[in-house]
Amino acid sequence: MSYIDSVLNQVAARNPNEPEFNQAVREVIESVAVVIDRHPEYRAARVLDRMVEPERLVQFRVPWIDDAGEVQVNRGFRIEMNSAIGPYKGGLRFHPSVNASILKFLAFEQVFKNSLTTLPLGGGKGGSDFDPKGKSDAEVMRFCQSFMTELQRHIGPYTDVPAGDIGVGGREIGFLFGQYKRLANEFTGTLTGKSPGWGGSLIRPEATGYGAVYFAQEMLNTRNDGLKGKTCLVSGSGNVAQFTVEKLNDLEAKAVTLSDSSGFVHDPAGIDAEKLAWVMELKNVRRGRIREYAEEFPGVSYHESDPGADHNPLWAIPAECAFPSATENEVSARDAANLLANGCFVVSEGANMPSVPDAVDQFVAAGILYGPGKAANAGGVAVSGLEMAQNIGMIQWKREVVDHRLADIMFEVHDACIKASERFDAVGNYVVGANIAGFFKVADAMMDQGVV
Ligand code: NDP
Ligand code: 2IT
Repeated sequence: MSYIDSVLNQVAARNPNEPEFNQAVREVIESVAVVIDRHPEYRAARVLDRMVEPERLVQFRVPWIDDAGEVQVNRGFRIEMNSAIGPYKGGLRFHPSVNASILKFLAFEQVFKNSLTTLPLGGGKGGSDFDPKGKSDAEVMRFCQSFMTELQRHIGPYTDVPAGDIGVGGREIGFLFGQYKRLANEFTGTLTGKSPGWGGSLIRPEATGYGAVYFAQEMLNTRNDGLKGKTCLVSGSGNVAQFTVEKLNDLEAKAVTLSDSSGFVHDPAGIDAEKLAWVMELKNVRRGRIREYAEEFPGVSYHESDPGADHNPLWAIPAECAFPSATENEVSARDAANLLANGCFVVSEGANMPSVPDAVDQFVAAGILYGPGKAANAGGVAVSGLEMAQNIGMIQWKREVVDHRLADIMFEVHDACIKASERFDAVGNYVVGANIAGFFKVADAMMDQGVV
């Protein structure tokens, strides 16, 4: 049996019933097999065997009291995956589907993504199966306070710095930070995604969506093409999707879809700035459903999602570009075939691992411009890193400064992918490029630091 297969078998045996974690590990390990062949020293030091094992996995009870006075109990987690190149860094997800498999896959992806950002950030992820949907602000606050009462033992500005992810936005970060500050008795940058009025970086809310569009632009540049005039499919309607649409509008592309877990809207006229402002109010203030968009604007169709289906008709709409920005495994094999059949040749993933492995294989085989999440959505955590730098320096940079640094980092991420793909005979394959480029920095740091 090959060394790579033995590592994969070991991961499968040690992490049964964790399909997402096994999926994420398999993709990276298959990409770096060629590196291990050329560098037996990594194998001798069991670098891969160590990378697939979280440095620490914390799981805890989160009890809280709802508005009716009933006791509720949720599960909290923090996965501290790898600290070879910096403090653990990664978001918190609050969603009923959250479990160890999902958070371990996200933490594993985060290690390589953070390495690609050029910043000194290790990888982690956390969250809870708490569902913020339908909860009052007071309930969300009590939950966040209980969650942080335990989490604060494990985090710190130079130890582990959480941020947002699905279900964790500005409101949740505010409540989490308030409780952290109270318990730790210190005002530090232990969380990112804070409000700019009290330590947050400008452009952090925008960063993931903007970055995914900058990455698409970099990929198109390699073919002397650009986003202007291109029709774009965007899924999700949360943080990443909203700012993807905003940047697409800035660059004169046309975004025609948005979705949530209930369904999607198709607006052939394009989601312009005015409609996007309405979506932001709907989603971030009223916390409504995307279906309402079709009721508000003429010429828009709404399509209810069918959880049992093997495809989502959103991805069958003719378009040149796709920005999956909702969640993992949302682009099925059939969706990928539909995208390709209808002329899509740019896929830039705002979400983490949104394409199933078969879909990824189809994109790569077709030779389209396919930017995997760990490269394309690295802008969010990159600006989190810039927020940490600003907090440590007790300074706040201007919007333009942060946006410029974000664009520069996305250029560097893209360049690193291209160079690694060339070095390992996979020219233009951003999957191989991102995995290998991300791997080297972490692997070399682990070699330098001994067996820890
Ligand atoms: P939000 O909570 O702001 O928005 C999530 C959106 O995706 C909502 O529209 C939500 O719909 C939809 N969604 C969530 N789960 C599902 C599901 N199981 N099926 C269908 N739709 C779903 O999260 P973000 O925008 O922050 O995150 C979106 C993606 O981007 C995630 O994969 C996240 O890991 C990734 N990401 C986020 C970063 C960030 O900075 N926030 C950075 C890098 C990646 P509904 O309201 O119905 O649940
Ligand atoms: O998946 C991700 O990169 C994030 N959710 C952002 C992490 C961060 O620390 O900003």
